[in-house]
Amino acid sequence: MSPGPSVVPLPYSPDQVEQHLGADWSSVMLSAYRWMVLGRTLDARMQALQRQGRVGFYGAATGHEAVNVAAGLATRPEDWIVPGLREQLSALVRGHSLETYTHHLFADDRDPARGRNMPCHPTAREVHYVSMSSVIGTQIPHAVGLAFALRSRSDAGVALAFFGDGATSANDFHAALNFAGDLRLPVLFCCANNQWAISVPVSRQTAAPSLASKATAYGFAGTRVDGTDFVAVYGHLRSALAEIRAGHGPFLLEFVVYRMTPHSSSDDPKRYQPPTWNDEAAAHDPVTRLESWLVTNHLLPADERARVFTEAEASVRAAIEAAEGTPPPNPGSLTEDVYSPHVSAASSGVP
Ligand SMILES: Cc1ncc(C[n+]2csc(CCOP(=O)(O)OP(=O)(O)O)c2C)c(N)n1
Ligand SMILES: [Mg+2]
Repeated sequence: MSPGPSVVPLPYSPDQVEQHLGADWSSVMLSAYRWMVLGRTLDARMQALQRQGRVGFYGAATGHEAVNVAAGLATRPEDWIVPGLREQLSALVRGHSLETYTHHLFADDRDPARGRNMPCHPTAREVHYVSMSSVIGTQIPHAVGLAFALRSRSDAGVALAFFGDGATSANDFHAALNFAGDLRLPVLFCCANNQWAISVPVSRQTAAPSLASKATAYGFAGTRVDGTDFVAVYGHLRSALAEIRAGHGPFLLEFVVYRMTPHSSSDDPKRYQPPTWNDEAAAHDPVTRLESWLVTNHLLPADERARVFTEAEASVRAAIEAAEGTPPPNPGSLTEDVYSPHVSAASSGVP
């Protein structure tokens, strides 16, 4: 992952980074880099394990790391993440343990959902991370409902609704933005525009000039952001969250990223992506862009860089070993956590 000659540099001086990120900018940048490398390492390992039949399903977020890590770092514990398909790294940054997540990926007895949810659909209540929805767009009105509940109960916090470019064509997207705009709810819409909805390019998704521009129709603002530039993503998230916390209603951020893997393990992008796609994506790789900036600005000596990679590999390996050493859920647990404790076995019909 050393910076290739064609990587597009992050266009900031350290002073400019401080303006976007605040006084602790260098620790934020280094922490972001470590998390992004962990995400990248996890994606590579899990895709290989899926091919070996050791995990059933895995959805990579390679290319989305700047967005996912910035969302984890810029939010507060009282905020909620309502994910689309690829935001699992945000849950880890917010404090969900890598081990627990890996137990979930292996659907073993220490998976909090005890094997009942599809792999790579974690839920992490302790960090306010809602289970992801594979049904495109349905999570967007859920986030709006959550924001409505937060405000009704006078709870602090913002609901962040994540979704892809493809989801902006779903009815739920429009209904959700309409309610949020009308009710001025504390919700931040985060569109991870990776330019593809499986094989449909974003150019065929809409005639609108941008996905961010769609917010205008619902009475609030939207901004398009380079989602491979960690500094821009973090800065925009921070200011949008501050506006929402100040009671100014919803906001839409469109993060333009590059999907650097097939859509899923059942997809062959060579059949529809232009031959230039991979090079263009590599030039906008969020991990190499941040790494290159840190190296150029003398914040990441070679031995520290090596240590970040070694630690990421070691923690992923340890989590996989722990999961593979854990038995599958006891079949008898199938009906546990299903019925409320005051529904008796007799009335539930469960023998
Ligand atoms: C309601 C619904 N329609 C179709 C699908 C099949 N499907 C799964 S992922 C996907 C594309 C999603 O694209 P996008 O929203 O851009 O997210 P990305 O996968 O690029 O992150 C589609 C159409 C689905 N899961 N749900
Ligand atoms: Mg997409």
